Amino acid sequence: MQEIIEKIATCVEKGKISRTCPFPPEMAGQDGADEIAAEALKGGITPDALLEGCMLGMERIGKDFEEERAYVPNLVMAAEAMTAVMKHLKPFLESGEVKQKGTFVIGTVAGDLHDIGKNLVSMIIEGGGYKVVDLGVDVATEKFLDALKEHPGCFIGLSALLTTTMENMGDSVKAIKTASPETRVLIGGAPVSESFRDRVGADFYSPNAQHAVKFLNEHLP
Ligand code: B1M
Repeated sequence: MQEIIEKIATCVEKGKISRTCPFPPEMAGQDGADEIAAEALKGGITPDALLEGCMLGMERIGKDFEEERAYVPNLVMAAEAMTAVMKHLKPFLESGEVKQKGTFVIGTVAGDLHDIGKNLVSMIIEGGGYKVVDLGVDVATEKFLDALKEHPGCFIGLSALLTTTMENMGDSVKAIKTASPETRVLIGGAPVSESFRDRVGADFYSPNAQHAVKFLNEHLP
């Protein structure tokens, strides 16, 4: 299992999406994240192990970027490779529940284009039995407010990956809470913390998707 985790981590770190993908040149002709994930799941590897590999790869490329050994195109390729793995995980995360428990509206806040964490949270919450309305990335506060009108009684989730967009997250939370104090608002993303949650008045900070589902289940109207 450790070997598969390492292979996935390498594909994500290097941005090796699939066998036919010519990037990176030193891995040309080799299996990529797509083939390795498909084979591993057939062989009985758990979705959690594949996610562990993805996170490890992202951590490494993030560090390389920070230390100027990698650049934005490398981040883009890493994101594509992780997305290729997530495509295979989706069926494993489906709950099979017929009746949906509630609606969860999610988006990455204004100015922020990172969507992998948001997509993962969406997938796991959908798998937990909720209808997910995904507003996408760079979501202006008004769009969250429109969704609130369209889906009364929904939970709202906001994701932010940049320290520079956290303040936009705060503005969105405050506007949502002003318009509808009873709406439960969840926030998450690498720079977000419990003290930030407290400062902006969100109901819950979740460091990952699993905690978010637990919160929703405990706070169903
Ligand atoms: Co960017 N980026 N990026 N990036 N990027 C980071 C975030 C960074 C930490 C890299 C670094 O310097 N080490 C850094 C931010 C520094 C900071 O603000 N302190 C950074 C930067 C600087 C930038 C740019 C400014 C670079 C530039 O242009 N010079 C630029 C900004 C663009 C913009 O948004 N306006 C930029 C661009 C990009 C890409 C577009 C190229 C690409 C994203 C592609 C995509 O998302 N489709 C990208 C990537 C891939 C990263 C890293 C490498 C990986 C992010 C990721 O997907 N992680 C990242 C470094 C890193 O994280 N190690 C980095 C995997 C994902 C599953 O984790 O999103 O944390 P995460 O989600 C987790 C939890 O946080 C949580 O659950 C998830 C699962 O556990 N969670 C929630 C997330 N949302 C939640 C919501 C919830 C609950 C939990 O409830 C609602």
